Amino acid sequence: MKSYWFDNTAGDQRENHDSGRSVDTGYLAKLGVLYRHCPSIETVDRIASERSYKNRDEIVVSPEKMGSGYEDKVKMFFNEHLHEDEEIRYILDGGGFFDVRSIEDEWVRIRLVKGDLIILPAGIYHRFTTDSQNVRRIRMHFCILDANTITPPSTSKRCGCSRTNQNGRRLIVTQK
Ligand code: KMT
Ligand code: NI
Repeated sequence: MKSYWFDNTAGDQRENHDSGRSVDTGYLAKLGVLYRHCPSIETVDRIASERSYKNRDEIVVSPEKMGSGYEDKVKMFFNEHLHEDEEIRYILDGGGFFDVRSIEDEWVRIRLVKGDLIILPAGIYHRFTTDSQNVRRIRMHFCILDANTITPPSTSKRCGCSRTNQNGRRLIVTQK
């Protein structure tokens, strides 16, 4: 795992976009984002059961698995959105980036590789992309543990003043 401020330059989302300014796990924790390196799936299972997770899925993001829809899927994952429940993501193979919004709404880029686990808090705006290795057909395989609710920014209201509560979490009000 490596986390840093996104450089906000144009160019392929799968490049590193490393501004050179790192972000430590203490700051991630302030956003409610928790990181653990888990060499074994048993640790992942234990964390999920301690936190009473009910849903579990696995996804392989690769041109082989996704066929002609691959490029569109990669673009879709990069659309900013939030989930109404906490989410665990565990990388089984390959690598990729989760970008999460900071307290000031800047992007923090989190590079994850095999064995990395992150917990995204409910309501944090984020987006995902594979890294440039995917172009070379190294697959990314990860475990999704969640309740599968996705709310794109256009259908959710952010809280008026600072848009976050004290934990850096979004206050989520879904428009009906
Ligand atoms: C998520 O929550 O895991 C993402 O937004 C990444 C795309 S879902 C495979
Ligand atoms: Ni998501």
